[in-house]
Amino acid sequence: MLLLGIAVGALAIAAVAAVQAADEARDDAQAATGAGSSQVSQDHSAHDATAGQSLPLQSFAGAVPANAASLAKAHQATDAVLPPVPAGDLVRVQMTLKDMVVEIAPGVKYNTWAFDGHGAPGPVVHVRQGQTVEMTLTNGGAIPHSIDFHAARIAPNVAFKDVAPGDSFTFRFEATDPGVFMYHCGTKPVLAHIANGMYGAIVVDPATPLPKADKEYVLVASEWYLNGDGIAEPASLDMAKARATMPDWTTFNGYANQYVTHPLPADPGDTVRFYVVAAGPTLDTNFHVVGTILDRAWVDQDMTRFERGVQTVAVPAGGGAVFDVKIDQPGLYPFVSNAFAHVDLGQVGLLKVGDPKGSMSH
Ligand SMILES: [Cu+2]
Repeated sequence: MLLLGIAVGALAIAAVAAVQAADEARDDAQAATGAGSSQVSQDHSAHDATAGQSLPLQSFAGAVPANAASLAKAHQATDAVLPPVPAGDLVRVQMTLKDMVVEIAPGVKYNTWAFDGHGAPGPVVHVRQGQTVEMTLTNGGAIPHSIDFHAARIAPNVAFKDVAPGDSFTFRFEATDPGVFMYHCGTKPVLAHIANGMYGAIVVDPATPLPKADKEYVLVASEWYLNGDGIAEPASLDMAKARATMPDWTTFNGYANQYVTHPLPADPGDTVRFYVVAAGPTLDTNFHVVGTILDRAWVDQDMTRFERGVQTVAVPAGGGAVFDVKIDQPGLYPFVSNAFAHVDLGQVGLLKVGDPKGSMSH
């Protein structure tokens, strides 16, 4: 027993020495490269500025100002309602990319590369199978960007090419495949561009319509990696934390817990349809609605068939799926990524069925 104690003690000393050595190595590396900041460089050629950084990384999870509750109430929640399909064979879509400060949790500000008039995510594009999308991207940002539609069958080097600051670029694709798809900036390093807010959803209705739904909501799941708490001044991307998949906040539609404070409404007996995209950049979303069962699940956005009576469906990063629930009993029904670390970081909302009494403990 005594020998064991000595052995454990020796191991502990070795571990401390290893951590100290790692710290010293990091300090040396930072001194050599000047890479004291973990913020990703705006310069494309220098995106490896965080190389040599070692663990531990600092978390700002849950850090909000004292008046967070009133800020959450005052926050205008992102409209989750699916917009209508425009008429005609050709649907013109215009997006302008813009560097802007966006609130991502109550009192937490972040320097995004996002979408003018929307922030992050970008606008929901809704078309019908067979329509042609004419996409015009205007780059109002400071560095090159691009746009990659997962719904398109098109040569990426042609359509998803980099657009220089100040330029516009237009390309067309036919929406041949129904489903709910991600779109995102595909400029390198893609991890940084998605982590900074350059993503959104496109819904392509099947030519043969899905069963009727009474309410249709679009949820884009994503996570944020912060180099500061974002309270006194906006945070920027911590590329080392993005590489390590150590998010500070996870969200639906860009803002932590926004549909807890501002629930999505439904009437008892409604069929409620969720179009869910996991934008990542890295995390999947394990979609589940507490207090019910997913009546229909179009998994991996395959619109030709649905599964019935499913509890939880994994939506992979870069993927999408469609879910129907029909709830008769009034109440507050949380929708979550059932990977609960992500609920803790803000990827949770409420479906408010009818006018329920009481509150929700989740
Ligand atoms: Cu970009």
